[in-house]
Amino acid sequence: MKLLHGSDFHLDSPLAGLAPEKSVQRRRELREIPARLAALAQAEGVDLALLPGDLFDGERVYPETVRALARALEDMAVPVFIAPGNHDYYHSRSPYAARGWPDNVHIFTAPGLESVELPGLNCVVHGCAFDAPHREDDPLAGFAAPEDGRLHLLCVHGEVGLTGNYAPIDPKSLERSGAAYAALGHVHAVDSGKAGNTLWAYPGCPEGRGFDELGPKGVLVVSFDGGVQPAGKFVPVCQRQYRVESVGVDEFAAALPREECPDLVRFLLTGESRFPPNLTALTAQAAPRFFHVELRDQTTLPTELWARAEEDSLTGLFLREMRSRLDSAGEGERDKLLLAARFGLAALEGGEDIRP
Ligand SMILES: [Mn+2]
Repeated sequence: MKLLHGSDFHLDSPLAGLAPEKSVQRRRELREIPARLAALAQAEGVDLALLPGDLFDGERVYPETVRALARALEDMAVPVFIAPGNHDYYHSRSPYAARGWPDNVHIFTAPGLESVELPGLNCVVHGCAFDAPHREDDPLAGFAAPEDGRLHLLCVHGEVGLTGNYAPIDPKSLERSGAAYAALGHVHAVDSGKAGNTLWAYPGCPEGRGFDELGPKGVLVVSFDGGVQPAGKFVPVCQRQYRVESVGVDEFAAALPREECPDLVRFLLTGESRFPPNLTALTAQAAPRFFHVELRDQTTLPTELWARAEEDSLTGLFLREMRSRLDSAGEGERDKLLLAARFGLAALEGGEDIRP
């Protein structure tokens, strides 16, 4: 027995951090996730698919997005289970309540667990739904699957933990559930753990949507050897990755790829620089090489300049004052003080205009 476990597609996310035409393209790429999963399901020969929620980002979903999802799930040609989450919670006007979902798709609609038997696979899928954007109770509280020799699986959106607004799942509830595998959704990075005999896992989101969702993203393919012992493997399905990379300001030009890179990259410019780097010019230089690129200045003043703080001069006095302010500055203040030190030095030493 083999299953596909994917969650948190967040289809039709606004993707506000990108240029408008790029966010349109990214939304289109997100919309291709279900078709990619259908191809993976067929290639892997899975027997069922568990999709525990947040497949849509919010209430506003384009009809073509729902159609693309329904069509892809039908193409999977195996039983598919959806457990609506906090972003795509079930209600009478949600896309999940509309007619037209393929026969092989089962959508959980209530906060209480519902059990669906799959006799052909000697397996039972237990799942539930958010019916509001929050839920504070443990969806597994009091649940225990019968010890009947069948494979019991959970398909639930929530967060493993004792409290929270997003269906907190007590590890003890997972342990008592008697399930061999808990397919969870909500957390956007891969994570897994064991609670008693129950293996629980989050696949994370299948495409990053910001610089808080870095690196390869994908889904899990889980095999049950001899019926119970699950073994999961992560399969990347993303078309692009978000990456954050540190690079010395002097090596920046050399670090740019020769070929156009499909990723979305944030460079942190490091090292010492007397003047603040010209971010506008450097960004324009890098832009043609990436789908999206942005720069953050993390350079500092050259150390030898601080050596002049000991001078008995106006420059020395200024640097001593700036250094003592920097020493007691908080994180948010440091950048401004460094910039002030740079402008001040330039002004003191001939009024050179260093504006980018
Ligand atoms: Mn969620």
